[in-house]
Amino acid sequence: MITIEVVLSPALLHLSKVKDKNVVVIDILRATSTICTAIHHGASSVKAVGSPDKTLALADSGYLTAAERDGQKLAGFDMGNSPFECMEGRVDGKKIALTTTNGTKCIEAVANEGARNVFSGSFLNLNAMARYLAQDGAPVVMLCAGWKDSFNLEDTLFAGALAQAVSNLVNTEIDCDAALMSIDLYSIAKDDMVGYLKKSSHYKRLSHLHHEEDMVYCLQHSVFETITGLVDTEMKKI
Ligand code: 3SL
Repeated sequence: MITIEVVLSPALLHLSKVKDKNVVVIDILRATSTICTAIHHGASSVKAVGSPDKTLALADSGYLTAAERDGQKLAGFDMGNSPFECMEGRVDGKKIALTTTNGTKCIEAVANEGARNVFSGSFLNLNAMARYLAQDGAPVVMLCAGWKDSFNLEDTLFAGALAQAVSNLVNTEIDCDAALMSIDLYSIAKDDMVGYLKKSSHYKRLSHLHHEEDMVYCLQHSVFETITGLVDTEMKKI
């Protein structure tokens, strides 16, 4: 029996325990989808970094530098936070240092808390992630990055989708209202996630910045199998 808990915002993380659990960090639009994409496309690692300054400093150690704040690429960095910047051989064999508004902060927040594993969540590899969690059997905590400590719809939708997929494979115990709500939300939106999310704050924010193509890409279900998780201090292929 696997227990599944959903944390709807990093501001609520102090109420949960992650020690010895499988933690899935979720920033669907776009950080954790971009990290999964980079690793799938051959990046050797992605390091989540707290600040632009610390990220830039890693260029001297051979990292590609990537930075986003409020949806926009920061000047002076090799990349922003678009999954399309990680394709067509651009990151193959490279290590990347990435800082983003919410997603990388969440990875940092759980990296040293004794979790059994810390995974990067994405719709892109959802079925593979569900199989991994089901076979492993450890309790699962899904941490939604949200937006600046507020709840958001897209991360919650993914939490529901993954909780449902794990529940379809093994017996689960879901004694967490946030997880139950996430599953219900996903059942409402699953047939047209792009259409459902058009009313959401971050969809509108990224639309204004002309990132529609990124969002459509990030909302694709199970298009690759590569699983990405922390190995020591960096996200790598598991
Ligand atoms: O907040 C984050 O970590 C980013 O994913 C936000 S954005 O999609 O790049 O705007």
